[in-house]
Amino acid sequence: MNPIHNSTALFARAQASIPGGVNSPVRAFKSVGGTPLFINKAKGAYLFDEDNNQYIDYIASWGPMILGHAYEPVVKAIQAQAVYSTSYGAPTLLEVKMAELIKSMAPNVDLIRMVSSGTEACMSAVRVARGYTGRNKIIKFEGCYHGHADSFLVKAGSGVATFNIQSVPGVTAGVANDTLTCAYNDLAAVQQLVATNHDEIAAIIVEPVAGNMGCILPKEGFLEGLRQICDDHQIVLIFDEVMTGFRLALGGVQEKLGVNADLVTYGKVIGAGMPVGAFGGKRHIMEVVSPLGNVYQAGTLSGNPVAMIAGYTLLSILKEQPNLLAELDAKSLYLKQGLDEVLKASGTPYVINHLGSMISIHFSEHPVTDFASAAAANNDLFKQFFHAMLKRGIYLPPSAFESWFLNNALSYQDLDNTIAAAKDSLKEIL
Ligand code: KE4
Repeated sequence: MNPIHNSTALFARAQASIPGGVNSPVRAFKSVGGTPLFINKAKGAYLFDEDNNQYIDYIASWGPMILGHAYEPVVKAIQAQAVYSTSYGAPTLLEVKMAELIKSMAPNVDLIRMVSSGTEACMSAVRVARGYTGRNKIIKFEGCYHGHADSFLVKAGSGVATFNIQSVPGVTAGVANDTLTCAYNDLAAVQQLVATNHDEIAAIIVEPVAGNMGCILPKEGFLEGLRQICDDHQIVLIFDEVMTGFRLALGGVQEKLGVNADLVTYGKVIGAGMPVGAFGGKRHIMEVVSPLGNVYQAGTLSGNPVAMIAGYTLLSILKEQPNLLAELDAKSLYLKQGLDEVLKASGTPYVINHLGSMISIHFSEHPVTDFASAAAANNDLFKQFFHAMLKRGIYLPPSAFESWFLNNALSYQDLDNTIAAAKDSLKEIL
């Protein structure tokens, strides 16, 4: 590894113009310490920083790069589209084709609206649920992250958990009071909230497989229980599949675990690295969305042609070649098994949470099934592990409260190198 002089200088320079030197807090390495790496290019499974260091990438831009960076068909499609202008602010054939493609892959999506981020998708879905039901409150789960809209910054995961921000200044009490929270996987707590706030709850929004407190799987019956509660009390069930959509299966968790949502949100993979989010669901609910209905939602760059062609190209390839997700799952299982072996041999307490191509390591003696158990893990040891892996050329998410994102450009040699680096890292830090 070369010394990171250029990243260090750039980080100092960036802080003169950008809050904290980054355009998104989780990039700042604040929870793991050290200097964030400034990346100047990426190809396949590899990132290259400004000091010519190469890394095996387990962030994949936090999910979008599911087939690897600079995936040729996507790059070519963007280049070809850009010459026809980057945005028109008018409807296009591409948006229709994108909506039809997603409807052909995802269950329960009759109508879908494009936006420019996962936050916008989740924020809009909650507004639709409130407009449809005429109710104000929502239930979200501690440690789940649905973007940075005010309603969601209550006991949120990802960067909010990473920085242990108990209440976010700027989120008014009025907004926060309409957001009820309880522990992930705690169905009894949900039933209690519903009983106490009878007829006031518009929606339950959940990451059906959580990725913002590390990877946390729904316990047997948890999602089915939420479905039943929503049916019994006419509450809109929103699956936030920004992370899981088109990654855990073509039809996301709805397909993989066989539980139906009323509304579903997407992001990340559907933009192939361009700014795209989407919310969609059952026609009788989505019909309240303007200009069909009166729930106003809009966006200058929503569905812009360059973002559409990028996402459309990637999703089309995933649909035409379902073996790609199967290959990615097999690689993820191989990595999990290899990490399991070296962690077991190290003697330190740990759990690995894993489903499909989502994985996280928690240095914990107990199962990690919710935010409290994720927070109770030895996250100082995670920090040491993170840096030990980084200096061996393995770029992990810089927080114990994030899932790793694998991409299908990873070779088995990359995976073996990662497992070997983990073995050496554990030897170094324990
Ligand atoms: P964006 O607004 O960042 O596109 O999406 C928000 C969002 C919504 N729902 C889920 C399940 C998400 O994971 C996210 C965003 N994920 C984080 C990483 N855990 C984005 C990284 C960042 O904040 O820079």
